[in-house]
Amino acid sequence: MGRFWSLLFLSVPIFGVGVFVWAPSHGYGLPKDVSAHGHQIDHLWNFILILTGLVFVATEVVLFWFLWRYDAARHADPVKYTHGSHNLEVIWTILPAATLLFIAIYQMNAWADVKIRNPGAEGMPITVEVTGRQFEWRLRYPGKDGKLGTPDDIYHVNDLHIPVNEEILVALKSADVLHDFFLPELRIKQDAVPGMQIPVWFKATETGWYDLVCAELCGWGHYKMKGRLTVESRKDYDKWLDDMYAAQEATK
Ligand SMILES: [Cu+2]
Repeated sequence: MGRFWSLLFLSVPIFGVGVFVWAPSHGYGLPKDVSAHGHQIDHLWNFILILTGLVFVATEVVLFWFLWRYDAARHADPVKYTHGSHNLEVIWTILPAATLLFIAIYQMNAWADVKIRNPGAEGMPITVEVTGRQFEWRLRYPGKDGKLGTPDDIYHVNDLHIPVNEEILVALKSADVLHDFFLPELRIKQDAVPGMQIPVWFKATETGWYDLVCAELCGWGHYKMKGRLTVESRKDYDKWLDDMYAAQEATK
């Protein structure tokens, strides 16, 4: 019976690795990346996935081997206790610490590109202000004068439009609780925090319709807090803005 359990434990890494190999080709992997910086995020994601995957498989195989080798039914010798190994303790403390330190340094440039090198600090105007609210995304575009907070601002909900191949600067806010502005295809995920205006920047490289969802459990209606991102040519984008403005100004 003991050997049955050891085989059961061995099935965990086999199924685990099998699912990871099978999933991406069946639409369960990362969605298609349509952003300028996404390859950096995907590279780190895959790198960490492989690293943790190797540790997972090694741990499971060792677990299996001990279960198999020391099956009580075939191994009648009594257990011997030891006080552990100082050398082993040092090795399995230093190895993970060094690995974590390596990842921390290795990812610094990607982190800086996505979270620190804010183009707004160099004077880039805000493309759109996005405010998370239970349970929708409120959008405010600056209008023709390029400034937010003026009479020609354009208001919209859940339907975010941006031009393709241009740097976009979003001012992210929350009107109530924590939300999370998540554009999976653009590898953008940023918490919206009440009382803060957080800059988010990215560049979309392909036109199309993509998801805009909330990735922070923010209340009973969290599931329906989904919007849509439309990436379009500069011409279509300008026309959309003009149409929105005209509709907003119409008196009837
Ligand atoms: Cu939310």
